[in-house]
This record gives sequence, C-alpha cells and structure tokens, in this order.
Amino acid sequence: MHTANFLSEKTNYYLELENKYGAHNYHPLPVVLKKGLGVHLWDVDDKRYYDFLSGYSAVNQGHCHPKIIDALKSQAEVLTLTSRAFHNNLLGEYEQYITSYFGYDKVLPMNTGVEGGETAIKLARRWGYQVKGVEKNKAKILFAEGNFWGRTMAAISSSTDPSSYNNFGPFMPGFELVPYNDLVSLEKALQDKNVAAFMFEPIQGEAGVVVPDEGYIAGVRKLCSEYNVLMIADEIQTGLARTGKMLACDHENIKPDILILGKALSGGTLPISAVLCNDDIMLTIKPGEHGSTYGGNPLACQVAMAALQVLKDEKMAENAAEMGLFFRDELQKIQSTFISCIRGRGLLNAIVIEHKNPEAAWDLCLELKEQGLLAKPTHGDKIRFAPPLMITKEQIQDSISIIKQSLSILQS
Ligand code: IF1
Repeated sequence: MHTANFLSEKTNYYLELENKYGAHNYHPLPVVLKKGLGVHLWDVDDKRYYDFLSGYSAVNQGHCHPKIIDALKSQAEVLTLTSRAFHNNLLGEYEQYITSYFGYDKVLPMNTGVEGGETAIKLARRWGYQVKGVEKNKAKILFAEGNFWGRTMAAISSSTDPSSYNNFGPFMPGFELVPYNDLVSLEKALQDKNVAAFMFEPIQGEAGVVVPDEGYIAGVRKLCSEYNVLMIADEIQTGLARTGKMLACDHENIKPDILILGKALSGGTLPISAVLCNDDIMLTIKPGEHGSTYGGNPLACQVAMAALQVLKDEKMAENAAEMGLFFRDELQKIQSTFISCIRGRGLLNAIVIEHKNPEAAWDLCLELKEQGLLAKPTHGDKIRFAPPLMITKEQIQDSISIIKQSLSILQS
C-alpha cells in the first residue's frame, strides 16, 4: 500500500514551525489550512477540500457563516468584555433568548465545553447536598464507559481511555462508571442514595459515534426520575442540529435536567459553552461560588444568538437529517469490503475500517486529503464523517465519489 503524499515547501514550512515551537499534544493530518467558507477549506497552496470534520462539530453552520461573522465584527467594534463584575447590555437578552430556545428557566454561560461539564457537575453535587440530601462530601456522579468530555483533571478522572488519563493521576474522587447503552447496570448503580447525577452523551462521539439502542435516552430519563438523580446530557457534540434534531435527546422527546452545550454555539468563532437547567438546580449556586472571566461576555452573547438563529432560519437540523440518510445510503452502496460498519445519525457519522494493515484508516485519510476531502481517524480504525450541516445533495454525491475512489488505495 502506497500513498503518494507529496507535501509542498510551504506546507513543510508550517509543519516544521509547529513541530519546533508547539507542544506535541496532537497528531494532525499534514495539511495546513488558511481559509474556509461553507463546507470548504483551502490550504496554503490554494487547494480546496470538503471539510468532513467541521472543527469537531463546532462549525455546524459552515465556515465563516456571514450572519455569524457579521455579529462578531459589529459587536467587536463596540464592546467585547466587561467581566461579570458589572452588567452588560447583551447578557440578559442572550439569557432570555437561549432559555426560551431550549425551554429551561436559567442558563450559566461558560467558554469551553469542558468547563460546561465541570459546571454541570458542580451544580449536580450542590443539588445533591442541598436538595436531595446526599451525605456531606459523599456525592457520586455516574458516567458511561467510553465517555469523552474534555481534558481537565475532572474530565480525565471519569475517562476509560488510557491515552486520556495515563500518568496524570491522582484523580477526582466521587466518579463512577457504568457501561454505555445498558439500563440494567445503570439502575443497579442508581440504588446508591449518594448518587447525584448521571452524565452522558446521547451519542458517544469520541468513542467513534456510538449510537445507543432506541429507547436508551428515554430509559435514562425514566430511571433518573425514579431514583431522584439528575440526568445530565452532554450535547456539546451531538447538539445544535448535528444529528438531525436540534438536540440528540429530541429524537426520543426527552428533556434532561441539565443540558450542556458548546462547540457550534459560536459557529466556530469563539469558545462559548452554556449549561441550562431549571431554578431548583441552578439557584443552588450563589454569587461568588462559580464563574469565569470570559463567561457571558457581550461578544460571545451576540455571536451565540446569531449562531442559534442561523440553525433555525436555515433549517439545518432538517437538512442534517435528510443529507445524513442520503450519505449513509450512498456509503452503503459502495459495498467496500474494507468498511465493516457504517453508523451515525444525521450528519454525525463514522465508518470502521477493517484491514490487515493497522494504519489503513490513517492511509485512507491521507488519500482522501489528496483527493480533496478532510477527515480524521480516531482510535486507529474509525473515521468520522461530519460535514457542515448546509451541505447539499450534489456535494454529498461528489464526496461519495471521492471516498469511493480513495478506498481503492486499500487494495493490495
Ligand atoms: C480535542 C473527539 C470530537 C466533546 C463532548 C465535551 C467536550 C468534547 C461530547 C469538550 C470535545 C473534542 C475535543 C477535541 C476532540 C474532540 C472530539 F475526538 F474527542 F471526540 F469532538 F469529536 N463533550 N470534543 O466531544 O469540549 O472543552 O474541547 O470545548 O482535540 O480534544 P472542549
């Protein structure tokens, strides 16, 4: 197997800079991007690609969406940050906007996704002590095996992936794991009176787009209510139209007690996250007990409102549902012996590559890049396919022929 992977002088220049001066905490595909618009990216040699990663679903609305960029530019010229020591004229309007958009009493604005997760867990512990009556300092949070919610000490403390946690201990106490997509094990774990919350992804992204059985989300809802435990949905990756509904929980008409959003909340322009819940949970945190310098800044508020409005105005959930079905159908028709599994929902999809060469998925991604499509392998053998949500049928067809052609390098 051979991939002609010629890198231009320009490309090598940037790769060497990063290699020399940046931490080696990533292993990116050797492509250097300089421009994006809609479903497309351009590299430093002006070669155009389909973006099938969408900034890990931060760019659901497409690169440099004009309405989001307009909001960003116009607000940047007026006021960007006041801190929460003072009020600003956009925070309240944004809070009203997003809470009515998702149907919760209150929102707590943060920046990165992982901070959203941390916030949700603090809320759950606080609620556990003050409302549920959990024993002092004994609160437990349950997580699903295979979860991914970020890179902080707390996030890696719940991880089952050694590359996340190895040699970073000691870890956060009070976290327990149950198998994903397993309501029997969840119910067993919920018997413990000190359990405050179960935090999970409605579809596990990092694990390789693991879609649970139908009824799992509703089952989690039912059990959490029955045992008086908070249901926390991490919709940082699955939310905001990615899976063909505004939220992945909407597929089963379920409302979590705590909803965490991030990524596409800014359409890929700023780190913006949000935690939503009702007053009985949110108001357990009092002034001075949680926050962040940038959380709720006016620039973020304006951008988030634009990013959310675009999703609705341009019917991105509907398009993701339709194009996702079409994409998986067309992939199926390729009938490649090297694709052992195609799964996903809406435009959050993955294939599993079966090949004697353990590098096959990486090699395929290099070839896809050569042919003009960017995707990234995960866990060795899986490739995620998650283009921006405004992708058209013609663009899907074009992408499918690129994938089909690229698969031929796995022969021999
Ligand atoms: C990286 C994957 C995606 C997330 C869920 C919280 C966060 C994430 C469900 C934290 C972040 C990322 C981070 C990125 C790779 C990535 C990822 F490959 F790990 F699975 F999206 F597909 N909850 N996901 O997926 O959000 O703090 O990063 O804003 O490079 O680590 P963050």
